[in-house]
Amino acid sequence: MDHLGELQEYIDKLKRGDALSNNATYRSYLKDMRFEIPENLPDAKSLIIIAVSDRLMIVGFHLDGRLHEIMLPPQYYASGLTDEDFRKYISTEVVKGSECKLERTTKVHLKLLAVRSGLGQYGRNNLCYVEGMGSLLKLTAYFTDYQFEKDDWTQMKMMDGCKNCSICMTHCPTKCISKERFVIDVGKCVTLYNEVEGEFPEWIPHDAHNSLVGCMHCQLACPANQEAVKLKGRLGDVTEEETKKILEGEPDEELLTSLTRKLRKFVPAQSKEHFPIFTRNLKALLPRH
Ligand code: B12
Ligand code: SF4
Ligand code: SF4
Repeated sequence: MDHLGELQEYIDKLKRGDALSNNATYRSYLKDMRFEIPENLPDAKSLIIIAVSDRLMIVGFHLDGRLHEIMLPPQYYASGLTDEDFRKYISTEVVKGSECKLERTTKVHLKLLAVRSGLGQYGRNNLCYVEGMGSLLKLTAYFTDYQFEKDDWTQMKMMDGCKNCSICMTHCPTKCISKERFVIDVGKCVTLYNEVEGEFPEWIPHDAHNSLVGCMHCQLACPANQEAVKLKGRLGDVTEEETKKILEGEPDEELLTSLTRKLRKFVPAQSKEHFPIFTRNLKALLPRH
């Protein structure tokens, strides 16, 4: 908790300067995020940050007698880990059986926390890299009233491997990453547009789209990810009939149930409300549509 003020000051400084894009969706994501002690755990003493390695998945879509293999990046399908699993892990592995209160939070900047606490390092693509996982991971944090004896607080670090490398810059289809400023130009990031509803801006080149949602370009090409990328897995194939129904954009309950199971709770496949995201993104990825 001693470092919370320092972290928030750093974010406030970035917000006051011109490093952060003014894109409204991006700003809405950041609006309620603050490094502060939560109201329901006023006696919090520490923040525990956990990285869980997460696999890149491939989904096969059958259409017109052909199989189209499309990436579903880590993060967008259910990993199967529950809040209860994390609590058990913390209890046995982190606080080793001591009684403590835990309050999960998504309202802090998790990469900054992971890097400053010594868990990971920043890549030039602004993602957090953890040894043995690359950047294919999910970060989860809990406030706790447990007092650790010491912390491993470190300076902000960029990976050594980034110093003479600019592969992610070259592979980013919309040129978000530059050597002049470390914070990426989020207003140009494909993910910002394909995670939410709406038409894609015209300046996004058609061939920039590469994943069912999100974008993998700056991570796939990164030398620090070559081992993590090899672990890729496969989710259930989507039949010709299902693919056509997705493209038509009018899902029935049977389709939603089948896709939710095959794509492990991929949010745009779970409800009529979010389905337009699925239809739009798949249309951008299949050659004929
Ligand atoms: C908003 C958000 C987005 C936005 C904006 C992304 C962004 N870079 O800010 C959008 C929708 C575009 C997005 C995209 C993605 N996201 Co996102 N996103 C978030 C969210 C909610 C907040 C991120 C944030 O705080 N941004 C604010 C900026 C200012 O912080 P920052 O990126 O850490 O930037 C720091 C550095 O630039 C550093 N800095 C500044 N100057 C310098 C100079 C030097 C030398 C150094 C070393 C550092 C440094 O200071 C900044 C502040 O900490 C987090 C979840 C959370 N609660 O934290 C997930 C999160 C960051 N996303 C995540 C993921 C996986 C992604 C995608 C890979 C998904 C995908 N496959 O498409 C892409 C990656 C895009 C990219 N290259 O960053 C993961 C990151 C996992 C990881 N390995 O790091 C997170 C942590 C979610 C999670 N629970 O795990 N995301
Ligand atoms: S591609 Fe190169 S510069 Fe980019 S994050 Fe990976 S190692 Fe760093
Ligand atoms: S996620 Fe895609 S668009 Fe965003 S910075 Fe990486 S390569 Fe560029």
